[in-house]
Amino acid sequence: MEESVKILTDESEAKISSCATISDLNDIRVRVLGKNGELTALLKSMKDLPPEKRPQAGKIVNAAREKLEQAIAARQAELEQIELDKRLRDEKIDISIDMRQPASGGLHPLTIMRNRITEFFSSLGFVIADSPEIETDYYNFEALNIPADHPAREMQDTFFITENILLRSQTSAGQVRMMEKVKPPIKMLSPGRVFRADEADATHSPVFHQVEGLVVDKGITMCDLKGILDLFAQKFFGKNTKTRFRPSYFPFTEPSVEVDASCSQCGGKGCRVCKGTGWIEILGAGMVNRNVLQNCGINPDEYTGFAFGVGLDRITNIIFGINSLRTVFENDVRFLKQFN
Ligand code: 2NM
Repeated sequence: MEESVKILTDESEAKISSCATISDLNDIRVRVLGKNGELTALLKSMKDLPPEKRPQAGKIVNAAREKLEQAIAARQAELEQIELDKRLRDEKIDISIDMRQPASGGLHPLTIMRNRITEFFSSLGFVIADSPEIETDYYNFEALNIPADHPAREMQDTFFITENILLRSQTSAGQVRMMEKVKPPIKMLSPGRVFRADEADATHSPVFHQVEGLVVDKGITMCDLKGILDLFAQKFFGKNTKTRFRPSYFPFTEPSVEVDASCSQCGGKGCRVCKGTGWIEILGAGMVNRNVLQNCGINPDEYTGFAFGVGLDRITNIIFGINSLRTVFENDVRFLKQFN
């Protein structure tokens, strides 16, 4: 009896320690320790022993059972650990795996310039104002002292929607709206898209961008205009930049001027950028025409004002060294990336 238990124990221990899966281990448990198992059979066979030997045999069988149960439990823990390790290995997700980088966008050079200009004028106390792109004939022309038969209307081929409604040809339409509503002092900047019925080519587009400034108060003179525009030119074309006023004509200003900045490329000596003149035309400006103030309900004997209009596309191209409008409207991401 004792011998049989020992053989069974040794054999079972060997099987337990060499078995490779938990289900194999369960088979061993059932085969050895189960109700019809081999050790259970040995226990049952005790009834064939003489009664005085039974307690001793019982102890041996129970000791063997305990030993095997412990061996099974220990192996079970080992196998569970092995299976867990394997699952952790197999089911691991490599979150560091290479991803395709999403293409990052960048601000359009026109947007960069508009932001810089609005920031600059904000810092001088100008209010940045938006206004409708679709306007009436009145706000776009009439109120700005451009009557129906005025030659200025032919100078710009306007995008008419109906006889009275049009795509604005200048952002000053919005400044008229402001002057109608707000009592001076007014200090405003109107950036925005403007339109003309034009065929697109390297230098023309039916949509372009303007930034117009307006200051109305008591005692505003052309010196105020010159002072602001000098600061503007120095900010965007370099701190040694000078400005030059040339007499011009706009219906909405009197007197009117074209404003040049000294060429920052050659310092005024003359080069390719300034076409040998030493000067670059940057904007148009003037003192707001009395008729315009009057049209907006502002007394021109009490108030005066200056206004200016910058073509954003042109100065963006000058500052970024872009030489065709095409590139600006094609929105090729490779083109846009250069400026960020
Ligand atoms: C320019 C040139 C000169 C201008 C005038 C006005 C308003 F509304 F006050 F009359 N706003 N902008 C103006 C003056 C625009 O663009 C070349």
